[in-house]
Amino acid sequence: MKSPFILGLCVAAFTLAEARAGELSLLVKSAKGEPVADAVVSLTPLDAPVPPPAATTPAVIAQQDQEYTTYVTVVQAGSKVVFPNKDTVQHHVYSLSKAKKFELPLYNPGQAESIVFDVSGVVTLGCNIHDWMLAYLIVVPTPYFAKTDGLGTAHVTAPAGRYKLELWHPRQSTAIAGEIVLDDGPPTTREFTLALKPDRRIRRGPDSKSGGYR
Ligand SMILES: [Cu+2]
Repeated sequence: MKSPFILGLCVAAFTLAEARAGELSLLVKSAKGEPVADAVVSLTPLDAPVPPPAATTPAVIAQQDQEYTTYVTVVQAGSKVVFPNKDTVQHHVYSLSKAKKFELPLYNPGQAESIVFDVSGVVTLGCNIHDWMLAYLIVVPTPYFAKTDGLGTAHVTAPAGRYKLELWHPRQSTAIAGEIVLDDGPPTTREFTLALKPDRRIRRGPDSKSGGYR
C-alpha cells in the first residue's frame, strides 16, 4: 500500500504540472487597423517532444450550397479530415499542393470521403466542377494551434516552454515565423499587422444563381 506521504507527493507533482500551462493571446490586424479573421497561428515546441495528434473527432470540410463550409481549417499532421457532400449536386474535390496532391472524384450528395494529411504545409482545395470553390487546409506539425476569429483574436494554450511561432493567412504570401516563450503567468500577448493581398475569392452575384461565395 502506498504511504500517504508518497501519495501526497504525487498529487503535488500533478498539480504543479497542471499549473504550468502557458497561454498565447494573439491579435491580428490589417495595415488599415481592421481585425483579420482566418489567420492561423501554430506553436511548435523547441525544447520538448511534440505530442502526436489526439484521437479526437476528425475535422470536417463540407460542400454545401456550392461552397466549402469552412474557408480555413487547421489540423495537426497525421490527422484525418472528412469531406462530406451536404449539397444537392455532385462535387469533385482536389488539391495540387505539394503538402498533399489528391482528388476525390465526383461524388454524390450524402456521401462523405476522408483523407489523412501527414505532411505539414498548406493544402489548397478546389472543385473541378465549380471553379469558385476554394478552401485552405493548414497542416501544422503541432497540436498547439488556433485560428483568429472575426475580432482578429486567437488563444493557444500549451505547456510552459519555448516555441517556434508561425502565422499564416490566405492573403499573405509567406508565413511569419518567430520564437516565443510561454510561462505559467498571465497570457503572453502578441500583435501582428499583415499587409494583405486582395481576396481571391469569387463573390456570388445578387441573383444567387451564379457561382461564388456569399
Ligand atoms: Cu463543386
